[in-house]
Amino acid sequence: MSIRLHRCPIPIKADRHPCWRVEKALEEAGVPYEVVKGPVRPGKRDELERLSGQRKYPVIELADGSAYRRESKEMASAIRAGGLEDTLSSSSRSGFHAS
Ligand SMILES: N[C@@H](CCC(=O)N[C@@H](CS)C(=O)NCC(=O)O)C(=O)O
Repeated sequence: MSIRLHRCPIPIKADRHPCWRVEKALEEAGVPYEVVKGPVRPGKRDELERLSGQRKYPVIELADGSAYRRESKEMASAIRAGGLEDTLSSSSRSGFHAS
């Protein structure tokens, strides 16, 4: 199974947009991924909270079912650094301290 990018449904392709920033990094790094678009309203993001412990996008669901959420700039850097599965240890994935 490829990784899943849980993101908002707003189709803005601007570098300042957090979801697009991470999606663009996945594209440019050639990482296979599936997009899961969720609700615009944070109040409707119960599934996202179950997955990641918080209600902001983007969130990456890794092949083992764990969730990776950091500030989108940090996520994009990690992706560009060379592949999520290889670069992220389970300890670096735990916790959801992005706002
Ligand atoms: N600073 C955060 C911002 C994340 C963010 O605002 N994401 C949007 C979707 S693109 C969101 O979930 N907004 C809902 C909210 O702020 O409650 C980041 O860069 O990751």
